Amino acid sequence: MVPPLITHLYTADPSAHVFNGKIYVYPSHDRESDIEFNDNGDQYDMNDYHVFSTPSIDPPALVTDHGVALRVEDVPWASKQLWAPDAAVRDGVYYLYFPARDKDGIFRIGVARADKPEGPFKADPDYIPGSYSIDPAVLVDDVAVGDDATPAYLYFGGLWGGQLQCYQGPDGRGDGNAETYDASWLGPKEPSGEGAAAMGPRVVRLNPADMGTLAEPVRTIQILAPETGKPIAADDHDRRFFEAAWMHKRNGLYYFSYSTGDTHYLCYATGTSPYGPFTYRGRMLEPVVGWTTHHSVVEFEGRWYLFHHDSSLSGGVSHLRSVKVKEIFYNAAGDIVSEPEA
Ligand code: FUB
Repeated sequence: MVPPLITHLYTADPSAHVFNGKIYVYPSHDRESDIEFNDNGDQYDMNDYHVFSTPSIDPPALVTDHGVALRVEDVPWASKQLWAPDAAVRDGVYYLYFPARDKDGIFRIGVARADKPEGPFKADPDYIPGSYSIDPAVLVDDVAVGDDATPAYLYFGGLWGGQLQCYQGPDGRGDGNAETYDASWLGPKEPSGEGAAAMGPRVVRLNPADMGTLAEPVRTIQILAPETGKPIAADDHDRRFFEAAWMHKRNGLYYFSYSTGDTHYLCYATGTSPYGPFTYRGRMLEPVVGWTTHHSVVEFEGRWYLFHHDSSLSGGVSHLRSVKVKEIFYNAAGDIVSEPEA
């Protein structure tokens, strides 16, 4: 079994980026809690973030813990549960995007800023207006939109504890915005039944002037079944989006990857636009020890790596996880494969 990358803390949900020639990892910082395990994820009661870096990944060496980068008590709008973060850089400013519950218990997405990739980060006074749910992931793209030369897209969403199912909108198709919040969907519920399409993750371009407001209405991403060309069915739990959005781009193709939650797969789908639609393409990781699975994909020195987590270091305790990394490969058709093509 691949050893954990970090062993002195429990870490999860690794978002990896190459900044200044080094790999920086932005994970959740898991901690012990006496909160009883439930399907709402209350036991995932994290209260700060650490940032890690390494100059070498093969093998991983000299992983530096840069210490606490942000604490929940320093986020004016947040009450608890600092879940899976991501980071981005633009014009020399480093941004940490993170979900937390607001003072009313509703998950929102916030941003914090720093002048170095390792922080410390200072949170904006309020969450991103119009944001909701969990698991932000940001792609800074190289295809201009108007005068925005490097548009930054925020992907987000997560079912059940992540509350995405509360934003189905008036027509029930999952294209709701923040104002359609329906608390009656809180808990382990999601659309189901004959003809029901799976809920989609969300995407929105960030305002280039501040990287902390939305430049447009939030859109729902469609993930299509290749055999029908139609959205994946709500009851197709082996392939439907649950949480843990990640976007990477290779050879001009957008790879949207995600966790299927209760079936514990990491899957990916591809498309030609950052907004989708994306066509389901396959799995990139089988179930790991523990309930959750979450990841990022990064290119470093011409090779591609999958950062992910499992609960092996804690002996299988689902909310005490550890970040791992493995190399991934692509075949000539662009499928992600675990061995290099001969
Ligand atoms: O770490 C808390 C939550 O668990 C994340 O936000 C989800 O993606 C899952 O990994």
